[in-house]
Amino acid sequence: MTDTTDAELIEAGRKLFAGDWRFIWAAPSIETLPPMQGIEVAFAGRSNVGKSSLINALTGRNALARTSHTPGRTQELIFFEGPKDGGLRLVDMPGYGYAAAPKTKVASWTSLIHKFLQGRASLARVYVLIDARHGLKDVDTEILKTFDKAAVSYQVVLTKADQVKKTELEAIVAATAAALSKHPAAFPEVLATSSRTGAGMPELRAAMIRLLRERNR
Ligand SMILES: Nc1nc2c(ncn2[C@@H]2O[C@H](COP(=O)(O)OP(=O)(O)OP(=O)(O)O)[C@@H](O)[C@H]2O)c(=O)[nH]1
Ligand SMILES: [Mg+2]
Repeated sequence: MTDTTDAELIEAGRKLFAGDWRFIWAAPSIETLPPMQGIEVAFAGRSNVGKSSLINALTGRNALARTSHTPGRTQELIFFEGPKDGGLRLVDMPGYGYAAAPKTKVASWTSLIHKFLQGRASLARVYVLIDARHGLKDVDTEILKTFDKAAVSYQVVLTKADQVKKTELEAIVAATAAALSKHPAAFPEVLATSSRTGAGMPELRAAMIRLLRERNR
């Protein structure tokens, strides 16, 4: 891709996310999902990795999605919708791998996440968030494997990049990309982001514009 296309995608992304974003729906179960419309992208990842914070940073809103220091904040599938002509929805997902939650609750979240990811035609991509300080853990690799099996297209996004040194970040990006080469449904490029500094947000927004254009072609 040329620099001018990149710049154009970044500008289109900026515009789309500068528009009006709002909460539209919370689904505690697979039976209560909103009717499919437009294109959806979902944010998955371990509890406390920064899914809700990333949605706030993308949309430039402090409290669109609820965040917390305590893991397990998001317990439903939360849908946000952008400008009407944009045709994009963001889905905030409950975190996985939250050890302190009651077992029955973990089982019901896991089942909700899996059913949603496997049966949603409007879902164009899952962004799998990984903490830049820790990299891929076993629980992440397990989730990636289930996405591969279900042929759910996903891309890894590192979060909290502000917490690691530049050289460490480069190393973790390279190690993660190398691990992803074994996963058939993974998008090869790894994005590094920080909701705190805004790093990586223009690139992530541009990636969603590219996705919208591919899907609407
Ligand atoms: N330093 C730093 N902290 C972050 C960043 N993103 C999120 N956090 C912090 O990480 C904690 C968890 O953030 P959330 O956005 O609530 O995480 P989540 O993945 O939605 O968590 P659950 O809904 O519980 O699964 C909060 O204390 C955030 O302030 C970041 O880019 N940098
Ligand atoms: Mg959350």
